[in-house]
Amino acid sequence: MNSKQLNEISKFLSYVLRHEPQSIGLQLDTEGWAEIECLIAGAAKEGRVLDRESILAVVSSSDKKRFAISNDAQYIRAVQGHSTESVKLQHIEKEPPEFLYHGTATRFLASIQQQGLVAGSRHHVHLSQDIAAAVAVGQRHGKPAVLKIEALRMHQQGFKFFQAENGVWLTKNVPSDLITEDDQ
Ligand code: HQG
Repeated sequence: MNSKQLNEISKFLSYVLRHEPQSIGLQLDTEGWAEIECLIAGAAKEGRVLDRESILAVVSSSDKKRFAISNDAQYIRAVQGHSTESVKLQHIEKEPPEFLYHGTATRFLASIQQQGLVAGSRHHVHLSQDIAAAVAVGQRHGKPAVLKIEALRMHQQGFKFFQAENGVWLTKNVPSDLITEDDQ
């Protein structure tokens, strides 16, 4: 399979495992797990030919380790990024490092300055430990801007932080007074 095909399947998996499982009649449990056989059958009903081998190829080649396979190899889930209400993933709560970064687009800066960072349709605001990852995330939305978050201070003020299996840091929202624009 070439990288374009892998990428296309990865986008489909993100869509059904994070956002719209019902679009192919798929059930996720509260930890986000879906039965791989049901995923294949649901996709087939929508005319999409998927097999276990290509799903496993996408999981193992994912640059950001977006998906996980259960120990018994029967289930798959997205490790973060959900918006579907059916999933309430119990991420591991952790003390964050002193600073974390968030990539956004310059056109959102005024609003972020007003409201702080909000999760929007997802369950969490996504933060990264390194600036390069934040730049790449920001680029998806337009001209990138990187925000530096005083994560440890937030934590000391009682905000909870979680780390997903793939290293992405998550929190519910970030108040604007603990955000500065990083000039990279
Ligand atoms: C912005 C990718 C205006 C926020 C990445 C972002 C990530 C505000 C956008 C993951 C705002 C939401 C998530 C406010 C936040 N006013 N705009 N008050 N607060 N925003 O896609 O963080 O490749 O939901 O800055 O690596 O871009 O999919 O979140 O620009 O980890 O695996 O609202 O998606 O991972 O956009 O990306 P998104 P995100 P995957």
